[in-house]
Amino acid sequence: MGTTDAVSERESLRDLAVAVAAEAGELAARGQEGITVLDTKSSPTDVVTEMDRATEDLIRTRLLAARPDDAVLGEEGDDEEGTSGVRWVVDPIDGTVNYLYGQPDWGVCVAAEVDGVVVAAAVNVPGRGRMYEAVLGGGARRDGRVLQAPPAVPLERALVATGFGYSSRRRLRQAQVLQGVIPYVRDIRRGGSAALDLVGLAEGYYNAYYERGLNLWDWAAPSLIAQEAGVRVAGARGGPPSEDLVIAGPPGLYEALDELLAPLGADTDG
Ligand code: LIP
Repeated sequence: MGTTDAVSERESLRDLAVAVAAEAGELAARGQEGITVLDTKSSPTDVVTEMDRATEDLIRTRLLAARPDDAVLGEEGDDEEGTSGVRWVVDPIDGTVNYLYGQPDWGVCVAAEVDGVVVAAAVNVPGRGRMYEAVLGGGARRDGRVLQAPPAVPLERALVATGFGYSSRRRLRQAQVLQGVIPYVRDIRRGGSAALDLVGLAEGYYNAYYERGLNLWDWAAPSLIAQEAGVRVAGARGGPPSEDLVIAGPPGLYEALDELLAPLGADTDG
C-alpha cells in the first residue's frame, strides 16, 4: 500500500473509531444513573455492569457492519477473528468503578491495529464532554484542538498518575512499590482510569504515569493519543508496553521514572 493510501486508510479508521466511540459513549452515559453490578471477574471488586456489555455489543455491531472482515478484541466479549489485517481493540468503559459510583472520569476506548500496530484511536470521555483522537504520524486532538504534551520536568517536580490491580496480593505489592516512588516525586494521583491517565499526559494534567497489570484494551487507544502528543509510552527499560508494566512520560522523564522503578521491581509481583 502506498504512503498516501496508508494515510487515507488510517484517517478512515480514525473517523470510524470516533463515530463509534461517540455513539457508544452516549449509550453508556444514558445508562449510568442507578447502574448496578452485573457480575465480577478476577476478584469481588473487579466488576462488570450491564452497560459494559451493552456498550461493547454496540461497538462491535457498528464496527463489523462497516468493516465485516476485521478482527475485534474487547474486554467483555469473545475474540472475533478477521481476514483484513485490521484488528479493533475495545474497552467499552475504562474506569468501570468510577462509572459504577456515578463519577464522570471514565472513557470509551476504540483503537485500530493494522498488522499489529495501533494506527488510529478514539477515547470518548462523555462525563467531561471530551473526544480524543489520533492517527499514527498525524497528531493527537481533543475536540479538534491539537494536543502537545508539556516537556519533561525533573522527577522531583513530576505529578505522577498510577493505578492498582484488583487482587489484594498485587495491591500489597503495588503499595510497596509506591513507597519507593512517593518520596521522590511531586505527588501521586490515582484517577481510576488508565485511559484518562494517559490522555491526561497529553493534556498536561499529569507529568508521567506508570501501572502494572493493564490489559491491551486499557492502553491501546490512549497510548497512541499520548504518543502523538509527544509522550513516550513503553514498558520497563525501554521495552514494549505490556501487562508487566506501562510507563509514560515526555522524553527525559520517562527515562527518569523508569530508572526509579527498576530497582523497585515495579514490573513483578515480588
Ligand atoms: C481500570 C484501569 C485502571 C486500573 C483499574 C482498572 P477497567 O480498567 O483503567 O488504570 O487502575 O484497576 O483495571 O477495569 O475500569 O476497565
